[in-house]
Amino acid sequence: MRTQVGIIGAGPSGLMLAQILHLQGIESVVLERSSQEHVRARLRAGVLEQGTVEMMREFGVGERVSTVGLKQRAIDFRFHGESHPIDFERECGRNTWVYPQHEVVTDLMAARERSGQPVLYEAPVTRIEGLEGKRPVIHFEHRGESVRLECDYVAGCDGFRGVSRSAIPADKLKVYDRIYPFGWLGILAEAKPAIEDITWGCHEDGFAMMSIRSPSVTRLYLQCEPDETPDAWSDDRIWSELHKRLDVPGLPPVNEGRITQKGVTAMRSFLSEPMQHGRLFLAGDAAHIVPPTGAKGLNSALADVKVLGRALTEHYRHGKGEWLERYSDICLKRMWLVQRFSAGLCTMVHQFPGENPFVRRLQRADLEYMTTTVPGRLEFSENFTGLPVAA
Ligand code: RFL
Repeated sequence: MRTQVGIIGAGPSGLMLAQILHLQGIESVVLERSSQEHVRARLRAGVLEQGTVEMMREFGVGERVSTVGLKQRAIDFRFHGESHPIDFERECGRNTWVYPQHEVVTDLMAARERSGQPVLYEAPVTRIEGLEGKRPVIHFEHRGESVRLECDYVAGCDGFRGVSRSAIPADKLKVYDRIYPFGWLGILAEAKPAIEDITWGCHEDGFAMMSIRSPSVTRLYLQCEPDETPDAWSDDRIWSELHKRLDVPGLPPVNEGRITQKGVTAMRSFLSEPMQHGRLFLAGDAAHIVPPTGAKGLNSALADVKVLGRALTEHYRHGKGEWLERYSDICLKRMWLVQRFSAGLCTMVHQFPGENPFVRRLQRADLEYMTTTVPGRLEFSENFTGLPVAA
């Protein structure tokens, strides 16, 4: 097989890159390890930055997010028994949208089908060779056979546990990694959200979050042990912790309902640089992971492929190579700011086991500064609704 761009992974970054390239008349083949049903059903991110929604519209996949997505204009930080909302629309004139990741993936899959170009599911990539030459080759398994895909460029959009990052020689890669001493218990409940704004409970017993998934479904999170099993949390324990960490006098309490899903997510900040080696370009979780506090994982993955799509377009349509050369630098500049925001917020709102009381008190002062001062609210709003993408 032969194509211009071989894309490994049919998650949001791989499928969005395929769509951008298709609109520019650039051929690609997407190779995905899992089945289409599995990829479509994965429940993950739920908050889209304004720039992500604008990007979906720009590349012809924004119709449903515009009609079904729920516009968010504020976050309510609750601490010390009080509510401290930040209205980011008022602070910086921008919004976020609640539109689950599986809907984004569904829209991108439909666009790929319309394009008539291939996605091969159940086609795990086993190795990549020739990255330093002109014709890299991707080796993958499909229907019991070993297949070779020759291409001009390889896009490693295969997530944190994919094969692309490990194709870069270890001595060419600098890795930054921080694992947090807590996780999130994610809960999906058939309950009308108590309020429409995203609500964060920064409580001395641990963080909690409540957000709307639909008018009748609430997404909730509780800080928990990083290696805990969800079964350690009975429904009664979940609701009692949610009430304790989120309810404040004068505002509607968390609405209870049937819990349909619960799972524990570990928290990590990870970044490997550079994001390119020879003819391989990493994008999304393949290059970086952020703790979910800032809701940046999916948004950052799409920001990367916007730059990569532009770089490949400049190369194929205009014969200009500078964008490809600068891909990693452009992405990393933004990504370090995203890492700073996500790690800073994660540190501000969680309880670290055994933390010095002085540091705990400083955390509250940080929360007070962020929610009650003009520069604090503006900085949060600009970062949460999304920094600009230089493409
Ligand atoms: P993905 O989505 O992991 O897709 C990678 C794809 O590559 C495939 N793959 C391979 N294919 C072929 N051959 C191989 N050898 C392969 N190895 C892997 C995989 O099967 C997969 O289909 O990466 P991508 O595209 O970079 O997208 C990143 C986002 O999915 C991720 O950042 C977010 O989901 C992170 N995230 C959140 N981000 C947000 O912006 N807001 C959130 O609220 C949020 N919540 C979450 C999250 C991630 C979670 N995870 C991963 C557990 C909540 C959870 C629970």
